[in-house]
Amino acid sequence: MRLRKEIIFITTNAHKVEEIMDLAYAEAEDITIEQLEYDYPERQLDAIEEVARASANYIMENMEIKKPFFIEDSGMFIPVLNGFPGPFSAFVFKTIGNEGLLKLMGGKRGDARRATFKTVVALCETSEKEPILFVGTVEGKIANAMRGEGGFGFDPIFEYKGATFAEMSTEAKNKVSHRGKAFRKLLNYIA
Ligand code: ITT
Repeated sequence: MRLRKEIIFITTNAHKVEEIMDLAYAEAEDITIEQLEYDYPERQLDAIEEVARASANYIMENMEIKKPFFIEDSGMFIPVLNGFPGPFSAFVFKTIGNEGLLKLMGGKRGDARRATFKTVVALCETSEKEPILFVGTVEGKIANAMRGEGGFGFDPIFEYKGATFAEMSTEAKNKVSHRGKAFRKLLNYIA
């Protein structure tokens, strides 16, 4: 009999949990993911790799978590806006939101609408070890208008091969998304 591995996902974002549980259920039958809803302070740094690493170290230093855990930090990067909103994605989503981003992209055509989503997962196995990072990215473009009812955050304006992420099922998004790719790397590492 194979032992089930338990791993804790620390986040306040229920949508991320839904996507990751869905993927683990479909692709990793001997791994159980548990959510710990904890709003750790997120440092404002220039790269999301550094944000994820700093958050993981903060949790290791300030909380006593007996099982392996991971956190993740994600962002959307628009080259024509010099990578904005990138590490400021959460703040930008809360302030100007999708409508504001669509306005900023007004008049941009073709290649100028390119965008990349990126997720950095930071895994902490024991308090003696540095966090291990797993990165996933997906290339798409900013749609001309919001479309779709699913997903969360920037999903209604992020278009991948003709459909926005908000128009895709969780399963279809997971197959190609930044989060799906980063999390699959974590699963391969654990396996
Ligand atoms: P944590 O508790 O895990 O930090 P959060 O909601 O603060 O949750 P992030 O800082 O990683 O998450 O995310 C930055 C923003 O990017 C977030 O507010 C979302 O609006 C957006 N975002 C992240 N992943 C996304 C995805 O898969 N699709 C659309 N938008 C996403």
